Amino acid sequence: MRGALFTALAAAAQLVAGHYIIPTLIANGTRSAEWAVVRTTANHWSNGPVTSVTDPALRCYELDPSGGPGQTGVATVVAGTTVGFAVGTGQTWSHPGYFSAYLTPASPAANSPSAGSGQTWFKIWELSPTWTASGGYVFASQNTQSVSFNLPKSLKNGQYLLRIEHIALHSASSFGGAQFYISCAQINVVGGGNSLPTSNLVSIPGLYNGREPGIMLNIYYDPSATGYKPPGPPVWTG
Ligand SMILES: *[C@@H]1O[C@H](CO)[C@@H](O)[C@H](O)[C@H]1NC(C)=O
Ligand SMILES: [Cu+2]
Repeated sequence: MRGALFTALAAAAQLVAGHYIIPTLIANGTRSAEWAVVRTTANHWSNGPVTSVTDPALRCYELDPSGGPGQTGVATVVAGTTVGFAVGTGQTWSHPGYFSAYLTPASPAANSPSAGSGQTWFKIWELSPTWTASGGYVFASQNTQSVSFNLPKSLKNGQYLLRIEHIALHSASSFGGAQFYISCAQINVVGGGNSLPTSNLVSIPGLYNGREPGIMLNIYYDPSATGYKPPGPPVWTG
């Protein structure tokens, strides 16, 4: 009995160890301190994921949606430069998955609790697994510690939330099996242009139903697979 319980606990510990947080923004080639400009997430101890696409936590996964954002700093970032996100100390993107980054203009400011509550989000970057008939899916950034991408050069100056999402797909073959790892950085964009997209704007939650072919799929075996179909809107490049 004791042996069986130990085995179960060890297995549970292993699962938790596979999870991760995303507390760090990278800007100007420098990593911010954990949670300095990224809203503290509800999983900052457990490292666990969001699994319901209708959960309000899908937006920024905040520990304290009503007051927490005001405690978090706002990073000044330059339009057109490279930004990124890193997982917690000692962690990696240990699960195979799909990455995307979204922006929403933030009113009145990036640290407002209500920022991003409308249909105002747009996708600025994604990283899909590659697929071949002979080799199946390949997840290039799995087991690394950060991802990076460019902010659109023409992006209008101002306050935004920058949201990273890693959809872990290791157990995504049934509904609700995909794991969403999410964080939002509070940013002030300078040096930009005057552009904002006027189409393909989405609400978060609201953008997924959970049955998209890029969210509910068997990455290990699917005789009908022809490639990965990214969920959500197309990328806006500015
Ligand atoms: C990045 O560089 C810009 C321009 O020098 C500066 O205004 C900004 O504060 C820097 N941001 C961070 C997060 O280091
Ligand atoms: Cu996990």
